[in-house]
Order: sequence, then structure tokens, then C-alpha cells
Amino acid sequence: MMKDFGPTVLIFLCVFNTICDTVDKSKFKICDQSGFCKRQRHIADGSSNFDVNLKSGRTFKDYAVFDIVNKDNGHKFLLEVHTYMDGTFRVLMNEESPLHPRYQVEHALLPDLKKASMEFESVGNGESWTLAHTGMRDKFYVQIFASPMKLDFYSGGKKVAVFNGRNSLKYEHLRNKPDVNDEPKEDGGEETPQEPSMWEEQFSSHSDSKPRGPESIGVDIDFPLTQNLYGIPEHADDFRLKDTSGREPFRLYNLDVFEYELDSPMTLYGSIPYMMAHSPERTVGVLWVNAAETWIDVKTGGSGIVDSIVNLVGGSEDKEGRTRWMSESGIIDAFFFLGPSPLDVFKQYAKVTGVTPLPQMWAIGSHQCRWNYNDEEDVRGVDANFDSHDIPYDSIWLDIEHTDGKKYFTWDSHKFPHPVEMIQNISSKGRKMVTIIDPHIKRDGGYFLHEDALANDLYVKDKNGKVYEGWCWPGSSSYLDFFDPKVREYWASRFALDKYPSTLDLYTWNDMNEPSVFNGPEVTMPKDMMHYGGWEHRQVHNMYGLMQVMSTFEGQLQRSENQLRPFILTRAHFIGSQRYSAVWTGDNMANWEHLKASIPMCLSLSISGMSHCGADIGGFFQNPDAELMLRWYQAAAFQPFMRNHAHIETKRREPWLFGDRTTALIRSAVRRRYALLPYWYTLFYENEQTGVAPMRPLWAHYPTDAKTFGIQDAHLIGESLLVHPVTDKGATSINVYLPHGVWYDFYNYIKYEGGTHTLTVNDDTIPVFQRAGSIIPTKQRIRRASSLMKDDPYTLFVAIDEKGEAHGTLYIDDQQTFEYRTGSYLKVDLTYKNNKLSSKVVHSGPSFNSKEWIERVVILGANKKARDVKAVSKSVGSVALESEGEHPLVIRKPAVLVNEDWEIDLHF
Ligand code: NBV
Repeated sequence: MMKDFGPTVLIFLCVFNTICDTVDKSKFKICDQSGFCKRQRHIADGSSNFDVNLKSGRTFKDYAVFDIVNKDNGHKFLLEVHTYMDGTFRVLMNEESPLHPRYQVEHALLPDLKKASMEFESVGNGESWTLAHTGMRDKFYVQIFASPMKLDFYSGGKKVAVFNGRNSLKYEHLRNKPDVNDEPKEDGGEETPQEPSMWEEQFSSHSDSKPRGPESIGVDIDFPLTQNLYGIPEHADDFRLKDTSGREPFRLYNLDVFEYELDSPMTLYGSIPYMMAHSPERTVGVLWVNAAETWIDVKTGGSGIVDSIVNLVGGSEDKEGRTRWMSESGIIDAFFFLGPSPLDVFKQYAKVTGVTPLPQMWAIGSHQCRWNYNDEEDVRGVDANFDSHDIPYDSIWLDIEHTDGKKYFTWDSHKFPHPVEMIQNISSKGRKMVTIIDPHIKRDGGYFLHEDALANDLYVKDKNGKVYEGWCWPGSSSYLDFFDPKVREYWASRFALDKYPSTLDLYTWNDMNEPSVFNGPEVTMPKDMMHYGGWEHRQVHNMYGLMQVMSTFEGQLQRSENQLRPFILTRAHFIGSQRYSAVWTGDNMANWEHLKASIPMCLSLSISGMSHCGADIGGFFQNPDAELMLRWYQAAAFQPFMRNHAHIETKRREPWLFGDRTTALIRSAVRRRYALLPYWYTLFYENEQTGVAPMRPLWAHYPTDAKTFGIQDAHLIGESLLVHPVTDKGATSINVYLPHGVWYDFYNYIKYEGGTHTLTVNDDTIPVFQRAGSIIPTKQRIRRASSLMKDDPYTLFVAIDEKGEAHGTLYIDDQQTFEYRTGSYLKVDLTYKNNKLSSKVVHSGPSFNSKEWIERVVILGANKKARDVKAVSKSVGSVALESEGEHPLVIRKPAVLVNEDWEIDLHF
């Protein structure tokens, strides 16, 4: 029996330091242990036999429907091709008359997607059809071939993606279970012979009853222009996807993988079946809308080692990238985003899956967490220590031990007897609190949530209609069925302040929402459990966490009467989770490899929509030494979500516990984060408008530079900052690649041309570079929390390019409410041109009144002293200003206001 309680046993062993740093692989399936993956993976190219009956084509304003037949067994399917705004196609394929309905994903995509009208043409003798966005055939079209079925996608006349080009489509139609006395038979060339695993499957001590039998789907999707493929988070592996020949396919099945390993295609907590293929000519995205267990094979002609060599010699963009997608159930539902540029694809993807709503300002500050802060006194002490060490932070978090016996929405009455006062004490300093709320519910007679759930039928059930019971932190637990609208409504209502003793300054962390079930198969819920609507867990597994955060989000909205922007951190995630939550990379480890992995992991998540991403600073398991802690803070200060967090058995690791020098250097890293908050905030605003994430791979802005395609130790923040944190122990130098153009070290102003540079680093070095041609807004009066810096003045960093120009944007609002959505914000465009820095208000909301002013301008690249400098604006009139230096050229106290148009003229 004990062997099923994996995490518990491992934690126990970890405490006693016996085994502590390896994933127990026997708990998780490899492809050959997953019946459908085994059936799907070994399909040979050219072995399937699907024909499209092009004569059957029915065309409508924005889609077309065709009949398809599997010639091996005569089974009939329907193919739909839809056109959406901005170069997006969608391919849907379902059985014409399935024995039972097949699951089509709901909730993950935005409602009411904007369609585009379609034009079509039969080509040649009717052996293919082309479908295009009306009047845009020169930009985007898809060509459908009849026999065998194949779809070629074209962007700007180039073939960029091919669906079933290798003819490996395998679509298991639903069927009746054969009689036990039937001889096993082959029912056609495409069909796998009947196998026992089709109707019941064993893994370890668990058996899956598979009442609907085989229903998997699998197809090849290839990218003729490129082998540079990215995405399909969440994996602890390279950013550019490795070839899976000779190893396991990438797996997407949300699981609580204890002590996950790096360089692995193993599944993790989240699943976003979305891939980008990037070449210097064209970028394309493919979204596989399926919530069931999914495996993806990738062929890029290189292993990790070959990849790095290929990268050194300048990319591998001239060969075809091949992939094959395999899901246990559901239908084929795939979007093709045809770019052509990376930024176009980011935007097209966001139009279908949504964006991260602008977070409150505090949510992009620095967070302090631990499993656990023990009691109110502990919280008070940690909070006070941040002040006495003069280290800014914005929120303190409580893990599972703050509850009464792991009953969420309750407080331990001995350790946290005065939750409201405790939160008020924190918020009186301008900070917030966050508590953990997991989805497993303690089966305890006296617990209101459990009683309500039983009384109102809110739990997931087993196949016989009995409430499912699993084992988690509280012991015997049941799981709310968030797919049921009444459950989501009930859950949301629990955040009301009269139900959950708290204040509006308390926010939420949803953990263990894969869902994690200690005694379940692969530490999760059995696939034959039943959800609302009659769906098996198998069909919707990867969405469970999404449904929970959707409901938590609604709860936070309701409790503030839709005034305040919610904040949720989630571990499990799926397509669309970005609309509700930030994400972190789960239980990483205190070592240098895990620090390095935080960059590719967050880059993959960022390009897949989860733009508010971070990793536990210091590593969750084990104890970082001072150097690792410092380097981790320095890297995290430039990642979208920044949180120090640790396992309950680790040593305390608040920033002041590593000696005076390290404390000072961590302080310096955190202060750099706070100085750049105006820039981050502007980027998050733009992210909400466009879908382009703040953290970006270099190729997002340098799409033709093949040297950037394999980079995962550096990233961009917006278009204007390039960060290459030091992630090697004992490093005294670092090799930094800067794309073409001119860059300035953001902290010592040294100028660099594009190329590879070896830089000397010391313990205070964070290699960050500003692109010449950009203007970055900062605040240099760093205070205890971001809210206290709200009205402070700005310092602008202007890096002039070879044309003598620079551009930037500054976005400001009230930092916490939704008022900005009705126009209460200020947006200014900053331009340097002809020796003049000017600011133009492009939007000023009627009821938004900003008090901020410009206290300093730092100009890089002028390289001469200014003879005289003059500021002109309504508020200051025309005044002469002081300036000093030539690189940087610093202008002090222009005192112009951000909410007015102004100019600063320089004469040399
Ligand atoms: O709630 C305890 C932890 C939490 O601190 C961590 O961040 C989560 O990823 N939680 C997992 C459960 C147990 C981990 C061993």
C-alpha cells in the first residue's frame, strides 16, 4: 500500500537525506506504457489511407466542409477548414457519426473568435482545392489535396506547414467493444489489430477501465522551411526543441512530477499544445486544441549536441522540421497561424487564446514566500526585516500550513488567530498577502466545503456515480468538479470577505491543480472518473487547472465588485490559462542547472501565452549557497514573475541570511527590478493590447539572425533590453551575443557593437544591455514597496542610434483597478530626434490624474557635452537646464510633467 503514496514517502526520505534529487521515473509512463501512444507512435509514413471527396465540398462564408473516408475500413469523417482574421486557418476533423460524442475543447479559446471571409478555387482537374482569405491569396492560402488527404499551408507564396503530408494520419473511430469470444482481427490496413490495451489498461497497480475503448488521433504536421521549433510547454528542456528520434516523444499530461529532471521530454505540471516554427523567411504557429494526454514527436535532424554545433555554424534553417501529434481522445482541431513574422504569430495566437490581463503593479514586484511562514509573529518579523535591510518587496505568501488542517479558506487558529489584522498590518505598508488554496478538499464531516460539496453534488465522481476519493495533503480528499458551472459559481463565492476571513489585499495561489492525487495513477486522477456533461477525466485532464483558476479569478472579481484586478499564481496550466493567472515552474532545485533552466522554461511559456512566468528563486528543494542565491536573484530580477520560495525542510533563505556582502548585492539586484517597474508595466500593458509577451527570445526582434535561434541563456525584455544573466558558478567572465546594431551596458554605459563579446563579470554584474534607438522609463527613488513609488518622478534612459534617434513609450494608470479599460490612463510617446527629446501625450484619460514628473534624462551615444539645454512645456514655460558629461550626458531636473507635451532641446 505504502508504495502508492509516492510524494509522501519521497518527502520523508528527502527529509532524512537518503534520496533527494532524482525523479522516480517508474511512477510515470513512457510512450510504450501508454496504450494509445504505443499504437500511434509506430505508424509508418505513407501507411494511412484517408481520401477527401473534393466534389462533396460545401462552402460557406468563412468555412468549407468536405467528406472524408478512411479507405481501409470505409469509416466516414468530416473535414472543416475555417478562416479567421489575420492569416489564421483552423482545421477540424471528426467522425461523421461517432458512436458517442467526441470531446471538443471548450473554455480554453476566446469566445466569438473573429472569422474572415473565404474564397476558394478548384485547381487542375479537381485534384485539389485552394482556400484563401478573401482578396489575400497572395498572402495566405491552404491547398487541400484529395488522395491521399493532405493540406499545404502557404504564406507569401512559401509552403510553411503541411498537415498529413507524410500520410500518417491515424484516427481511431469509436466502436463497440468486441465480444470476448471474438477472434482478434485486423479491421483494415489502417487499423491496429485489437489489443488488450484498447479496452482496459494497467499501469503499476492501477487499472483504467476505458469504457469507450480506443479513440486516439495522430497526424504529422511538418514545417518545410525550418527545423527551428519551439513551444509545447511545459518541459524542462531546451528552448529550441530537440529531436526525439531515439528518445521519448515530448509528453503533455499535467502531472505533479516530484523532483523533475532537466533535459527531459517528460511531462510536467502544465500542457500547452502550441508550437512555433521559425525560419529567417517565415514564422508559423500551430495550436493543437486537445485536452487529453498528448505526445509529440519532433524530427529536426539534431540531438542536443548536434543542435549546438549547428547553432555555432549559424542555424539549421534550410531543412524541414517534422512533427507528429498524438492524443488519446477528442477530435482533430488545429489552428495554423501563418505569420509571417514572429510578432505576427504572437498576435494571431493571442487573438485565439487571449492575453495576460495587465497585472496590478505589486504583482510584478518582488514576492517573498516559504513553505511555511510559521505564524503571525514570523510574518511580522520577515516583513520588518525587509524594511530594516532596506530591501523592497511587495507581498508575503503563506503555504499550506497556514490552514486549519489543510482545509482551504480556513486559518489555523493557533498560528494565525488574527488573519484580518495580520493582512492589514502588511497592507498598511503598501504590501499584499497571498495564501495557497489547493483543489483537493478534506473529507472531514465538520468542514463546510466538504459538507456543501456533498449536499450540492459538487465533486468529481467515479464511473459508478460515487464521489471519487483520493489522497492528498489533508489525507482522504475529494475533488471539486470545476467543469460544472455551479461548482465554479460556488467556489467563486467562497472568496467573499464575509466567508473567507481576509481583506481585499489577500490574493491567491492555486497549487496541486494538475490535479495532484498522491495515490492516483501517475500521481493524478484516474482517467475513468466522470465530470460534468458526462465527460471522462481522460478527455479533459489537461484543463482541470484552467477551470480552477477561471473560477478563482471570478471569485476575486466578485469580492471587489469587479473593481480590482485579480492575481492568481497557478502551477497547472493549459491553453488560455494566461487570461487568469501567472505561472511558475514548480518544484525546481537549488543548483546551477535549474537556475539556467528557468530561462528556456519561461521563454517557452512566454511564447505560448503564459507571459507572467517565473521560477522559485534559490530552487525549491535543497539549500542554495550565497553565490547561487545571489545569481538567482540577479536573473529573476529580470524575469516576469519574481518570487523567493523554498521547501519546508530547507534552511531559511530570506535575502539577509547569506552574509552582509550578499545581502547588499541582493538588495542591489532587487532595486534594479524596482527601478525598471515602469518599463515592465508598460510592456505588460502592451501585452494585453497585442499578445506580445514582455520576455522574448532574441529571434522575436532579430528574425533573420540565425545565431539567435538556439540562444537560451539570454532573452529580451520588450524590444529594448537584452539580459544575459550570470548563471555559472565562479564565473569571472561571460560570452554575450548581441544582435546587429549598437548596445549599451545598462549599468556602466559601455558601448558594444553587435557580435559576441567576452565580458569580465564580478559578483555585482548583471549583464543587461539597452538597444541604441530606445528610450526606457525608470524610477530611481526605490522605496519599500512599489505602491510607495507611485507618484515618484522618472528618469529616462535615451540610447541614440546611428541616425541620431530613439523612441519609447510610457504607460501609467492607477496600478490596481480596471479603470484603465474605460480610458483612465496616460500614455506618452517619447522621441529623440534632431537633438530634441520630446514627449507627446497620446492618451490622457478624463478621470486619471498623474502627478509624476521627469527628474532626470540620461543620454547615451551623444558623445559630446551640450552647450545649452532648454525645456519647454506648459507647466515650466521655457527654462534653461543644467547638464553634465558627454557619455552619459545627464540632464538634471527638467521638471516637466508626464501628463503634458514637452520638449527638451539640446545644443552642442
Ligand atoms: O504546498 C507545498 C508545496 C509548495 O510549497 C510548492 O511550491 C508546490 O509546488 N507544494 C508544491 C506541495 C508539495 C511539494 C513537495
